[in-house]
Amino acid sequence: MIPAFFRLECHDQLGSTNDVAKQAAEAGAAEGLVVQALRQTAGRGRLGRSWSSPEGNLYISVLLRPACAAQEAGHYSFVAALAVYEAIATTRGEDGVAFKWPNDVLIHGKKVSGVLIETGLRADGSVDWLVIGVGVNVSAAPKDTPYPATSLWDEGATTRVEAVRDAFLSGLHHWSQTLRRDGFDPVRRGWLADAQRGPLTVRTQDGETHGTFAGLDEKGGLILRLADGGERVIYVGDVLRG
Ligand code: BT5
Repeated sequence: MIPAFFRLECHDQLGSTNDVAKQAAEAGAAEGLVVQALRQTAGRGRLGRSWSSPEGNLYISVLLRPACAAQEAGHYSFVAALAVYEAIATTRGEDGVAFKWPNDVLIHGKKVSGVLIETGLRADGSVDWLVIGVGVNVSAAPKDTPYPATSLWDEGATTRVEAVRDAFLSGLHHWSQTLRRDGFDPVRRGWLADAQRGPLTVRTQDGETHGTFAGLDEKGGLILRLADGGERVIYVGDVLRG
């Protein structure tokens, strides 16, 4: 069952569910709109990358209008990752499931899900709308990605897209309410409990940084312990290797 807060709009095919949700947001749609497509022809990842979107997987975008500042919007990527984790735990079981900073979900070290958050801001810098775009590989994963990918079916589940979607929306409702009510701390703790740890190589604008996972700061930045004993906090980047 989908929580009553959401209104689901399901399309056979779209360019990108995020684009349709963003257009609705700009046109004044109320929060709770959910746009799903059975396949996408122009699925997007972060930083202009593309998202492989054949039929058989979950592609969904959720419109929220939280009363928060632009800097807090990134908290929702952790909320979304927690909701994906719960959807996988419910439909497949949680064996081997982990979070990869900032917002990927892995099974046995391979990417099964990604999150793309986009926002529209008011003149005063507060958030007008926030779209949470989520892809979960249910039955198919691309073979040619730099970071290995997997699907729920590859990982032993026989679950259907609708079951993953409904469990995801329940989890999203729960964790976004938690964030609004209690702030980022419980979300951060939930994410940290299952985060990919150990040595990490992270690519940022200034090149590659090697370090050991040392936590998540209050803004959602990745804290890395460096070989010289210092720490670096990274806000935008990609973990290349665990
Ligand atoms: C993400 O970006 O992981 C965010 C993906 C968000 C997709 C959803 S689907 C519904 C909504 N509508 C959209 O148009 N987008 C959202 P990023 O961290 O930049 O990862 C992208 C990279 O992952 C690509 O460059 C590929 O290397 C790899 N990749 C592409 N498709 C993949 C897939 N299906 N599974 C695993 N990895 C994939």
